[in-house]
Formats: sequence, structure tokens, C-alpha cells
Amino acid sequence: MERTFLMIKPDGVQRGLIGRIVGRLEDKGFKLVAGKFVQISDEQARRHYAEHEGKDFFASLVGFITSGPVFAMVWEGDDIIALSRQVIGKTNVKEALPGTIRGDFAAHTPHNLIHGSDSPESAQREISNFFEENELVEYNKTLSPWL
Ligand code: YYY
Ligand code: MG
Repeated sequence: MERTFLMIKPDGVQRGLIGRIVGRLEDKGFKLVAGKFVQISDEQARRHYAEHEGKDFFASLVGFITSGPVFAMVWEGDDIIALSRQVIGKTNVKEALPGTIRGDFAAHTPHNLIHGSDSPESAQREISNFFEENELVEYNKTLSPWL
């Protein structure tokens, strides 16, 4: 089982899309392991987007992600890092296909509603930037043997 860090960005919170976005992740069959509503600090945002430091969009990205509260989550599932990025859709909203979260709900890049880790290393770093180990909840999800 793999874990990933998913975060509904300030635009998703402001637009009242937390429930529908979480619903899509639940519909897919992923397992929620942790979640919290948080106003992130500038330092935490810089750590989160460390791989983009030095790029021309870095300052505006940090400004956007700290502009209001976010809903930070950890989800679990087989190959969830790649699979959840499929459910999320492409970064550029012009390329995000209908049926994906960004494709269905986002109309302006970079306001693309949700973040998803891009590798196991990123997932581990991003999870530990937001959650203590004891906030990750271990439980059996027994709804279906196929999920
Ligand atoms: O992982 P993902 O969010 O799909 O894209 P990244 O390439 O990691 O970029 C993070 C974030 O930065 C993206 O969601 C929008 C914004 N961004 C931007 O404003 N301009 C770019 N040229 C690339 C990304
Ligand atoms: Mg990324």
C-alpha cells in the first residue's frame, strides 16, 4: 500500500468544493488516513514547494497557497501516487481532461484546486511537513474486498 499527500488549495476551499473533491477520492476507492483544515505559514509553504524554489512562479505560488486555509490530507491505496494524479488531472487546466477534478472544476491555471504528490519521496516529505506520525490513523476499510 502506498500513501500520498493531497491538499485542497485555497481556491477549492473558497469555492466550497471540499466535499465534492473528497467525494471523488472516496468514489475512486482510496482510503483516507488523515485530514486537517489549516492555514499554512510562509515557511511551511516554501518547504512544501521546495522543488520549485528559484522558478519564476515560486513567489506567486507561495502567495496563493498561503492566501487562505487549505484542507490537507493523507490517502492510501495501491499505486495511489500515480492514480490520484490521474483523478486530479493535468496541471495546466487547458490540458486537464473532463472527468478529472481539474478538468471538471478548474478554469484558470494556476488555480487548479488540488495538490497531489508526484513521487514516493515527495509524498514522504510533504506528509511530514503537515502531519505528525500519530495523526495518521490505522484502520481496516472493510466495505469491499475489491477496493
Ligand atoms: O504537481 P502539479 O500541481 O500538477 O504541478 P507542478 O509542476 O508541481 O507545479 C505546482 C503548481 O505550480 C501547479 O499546480 C501550478 C503552479 N505552476 C505555475 O503557476 N506555473 C507553472 N509554469 C507551473 C506550475
Ligand atoms: Mg507537483
